[in-house]
Amino acid sequence: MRTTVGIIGAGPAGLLLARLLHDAGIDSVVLESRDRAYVEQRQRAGILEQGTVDVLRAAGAGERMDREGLPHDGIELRFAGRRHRVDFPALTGGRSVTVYAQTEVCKDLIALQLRDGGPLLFEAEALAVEDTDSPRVRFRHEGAEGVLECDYVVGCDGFWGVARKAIPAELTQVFERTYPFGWLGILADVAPSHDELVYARHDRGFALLSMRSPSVSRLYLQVPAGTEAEEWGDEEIWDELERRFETADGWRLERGPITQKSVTPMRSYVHEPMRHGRLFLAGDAAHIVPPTGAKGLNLAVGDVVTFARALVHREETGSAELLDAYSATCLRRVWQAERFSYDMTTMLHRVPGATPFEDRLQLARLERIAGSRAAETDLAEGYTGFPFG
Ligand code: RFL
Ligand code: PHB
Repeated sequence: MRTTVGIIGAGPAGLLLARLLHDAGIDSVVLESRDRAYVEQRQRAGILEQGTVDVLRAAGAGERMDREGLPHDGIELRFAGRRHRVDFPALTGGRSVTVYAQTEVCKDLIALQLRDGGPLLFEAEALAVEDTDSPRVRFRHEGAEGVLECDYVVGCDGFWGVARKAIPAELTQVFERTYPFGWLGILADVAPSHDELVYARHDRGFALLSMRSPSVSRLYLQVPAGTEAEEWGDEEIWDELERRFETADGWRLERGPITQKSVTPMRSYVHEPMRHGRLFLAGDAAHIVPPTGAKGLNLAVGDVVTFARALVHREETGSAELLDAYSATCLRRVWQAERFSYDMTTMLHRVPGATPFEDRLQLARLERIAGSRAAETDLAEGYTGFPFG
C-alpha cells in the first residue's frame, strides 16, 4: 500500500487530519488499532474551544455539533463555600466554549471519512515506523502483516502509541510531571445541577460538575493516585460530591443512576521535538496535560491544523518552510496550554500533606481571580483558547 500521508490513530487528531487533507485534495490512509465501537464510546473530553468549533464547522463536521452542542459563556469557581462566575465573552471580546463530547466529535468524523474519505482501517495496529526520511508503517490487520509506504507519517496514536519511538532518544528531550492524585469520573442519568461547569476547590479535594446533554451529567472527584473505581460505591460518590460542592446559599446537587465510572491518572508531558524527518507527532502522542484546563483535545486539533496548512503550503509553493517550522509552531501553543493546565490543577487540587501556608496561597489565588478583572481575564483567555499557529 502507498499513500501521501500515513496517519496512525483514529482519535480526534487522526480523524480530523484525514478530513482536512481530504478537503485539500491530499490522500491519506488511517490505521486504528481498536474497533470502531471502542473509539466511538471512550469517554473523555467534553469542552471545545471556539477555535476548535470553527475548524470542525469549516471541515463540514459541524452540523450535529451546532444542533446538539451546548454553548457555554462561563464557568463557576467554587471555594470556601463561595461561588464566583467567570464571564468569558465579557472578558475576551466575545469568545466562548461549546460542550460537545469527544465521542460525538469522533462519531461525526468517522461517518464523514467512511462516506467520502480515504481508507480508514479499524483493528489495524501499527507495529513500527521505519526510515523516517522515506517512511513506512509496518502494521498488522486481519491476522496478516502489511507495510504502508508514505511520503509523510503523522503519529496521532496517543500517549501509548508507537510513532514517538521512531525518534532517536539522543535527539529527544522529554519534560514530565506526574501528580499524586487522579480523577474518578462518572456519567449519571440526571439533569446537570447547574447550567454551567462548576470547578470546586475544597479541603477534601477537587470536584468538577460537567455535562453531556440536558439529561446526562458528567462529574469528577479528585482521588488519590492508584485508586480503583470499584473502591467507590455509588452513594459514597454522591455524598462526597455533595460535600465538595456545598455552598452557603443552599444550592443542591441532584442525584441519579450512575451508568459509568472510571479513574484517570493525571500527567503533564511534552516530547520535543514533535518532528523527525518526515515523521510528525500530533496530539497526545506528543504531549499530555492534566484535564483540569480542558485542553487536550483542543491541542490535538491545533497540531493537525498546523500540519495540514504546512503540507498544503508545500504542495502549492514547493516550500517546506512551514513543515520545517511545525514543531516550533506547535510547541509555542503547547507550552501555553501546559502552563494553563498546571495552574488550574495546582490552584484547585488538594495535595496530600499540603501545609496550611500552601492552602492559604491556593485560596489567595482564587480570591485574586474573583477580585481582579486582570486575573480573571487571564483565566478566561486561557480557558477559551490560545490561537492556532
Ligand atoms: P487519542 O484520543 O488517545 O487517540 C489515539 C488513537 O490512536 C490509537 N492507537 C493506535 N492505532 C494504531 N496503531 C497503534 N499502534 C496505536 N496506538 C494507539 C488509539 O486506539 C486511539 O484511538 O489521542 P488524540 O487523537 O491525540 O486526542 C487527544 C484527546 O483524546 C485527549 O487529549 C483528550 O481526551 C484529553 N481530555 C480533554 N481534552 C479537552 O480538550 N477537553 C476536555 O474537557 C478533556 N477532558 C480529557 C478530558 C482526557 C481525559 N482522560 C480520560 C485522559 C477528560 C478526561 C477524563
Ligand atoms: C468533561 O466534561 O469531561 C470535562 C470538562 C471540563 C474539564 C475536563 C473534563 O476540565
